[in-house]
Amino acid sequence: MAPAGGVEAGPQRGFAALGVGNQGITNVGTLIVPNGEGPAKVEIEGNVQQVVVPAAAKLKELKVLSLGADTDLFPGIPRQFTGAGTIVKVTVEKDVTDYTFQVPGAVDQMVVGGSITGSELSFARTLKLFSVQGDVEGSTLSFARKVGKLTVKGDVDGSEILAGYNEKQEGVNADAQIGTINIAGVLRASNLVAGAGRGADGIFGTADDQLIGSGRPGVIASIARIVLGGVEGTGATGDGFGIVAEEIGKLKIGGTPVRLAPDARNDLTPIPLLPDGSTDDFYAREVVPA
Ligand SMILES: [Ca+2]
Ligand SMILES: [Ca+2]
Repeated sequence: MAPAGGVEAGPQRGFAALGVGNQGITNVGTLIVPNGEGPAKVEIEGNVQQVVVPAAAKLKELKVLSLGADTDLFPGIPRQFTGAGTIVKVTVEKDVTDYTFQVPGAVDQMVVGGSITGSELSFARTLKLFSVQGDVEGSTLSFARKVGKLTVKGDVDGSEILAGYNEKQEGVNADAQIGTINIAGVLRASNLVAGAGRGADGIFGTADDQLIGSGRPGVIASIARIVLGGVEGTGATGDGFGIVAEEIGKLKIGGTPVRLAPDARNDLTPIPLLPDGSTDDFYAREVVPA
């Protein structure tokens, strides 16, 4: 189905891409990365709606202006990034909007120049870096294995950052780890988790949270260092939010360190990050195996 405006060849030789000119840039409905080594870097100066990465694809960098831009340029084409191939670095210059990003293959680094909104991003392999210049809003970031460094320059609002979880947001790995989380803005009504389950109450940061039921003994599901500009709950009753792992190394909020006992599995009484007894429930807690 050709979009209005006519079909153009993809901007890169060897790429099956359906493009339509718009304001001097080329937007792409479906970008299919070719198999094999291909060019080292592919750059799309427009918005991309769907990306398919075949298992045999191996690309050093994919750079696009945005993924799933607000304007629905290509009706009927899903706003999704799928495939089992390798892309060493994914760069999105602007925003990721209402998007599903599922990569069973390897992505070492993902860098977003704008904000991530209303999206679900999941990574099956270890990431070195996940970086967002803007905000993360109403989104889920799930990492099945490890993340070296996760940085958000803006706020994280109404979102989940879950290490040890798959694309269905099921807990799958009790050995998941995040090295550093740095959120310059406010962590608002959101969860930061490594290898922990939310328990029967469905809320992270409470006494029934447990380690996900799998994993090698001796491997600790940890978040080594967390630096947050601030923390806010919702003020509503019946909800709650948490920073939860088998071990939370260092935690600093608004420049003030939160006191945690050294080592894993010992901060089992939820530590209030906001005035205790208020409805702005936000706690840090470590977990033990079920
Ligand atoms: Ca709970
Ligand atoms: Ca501890």
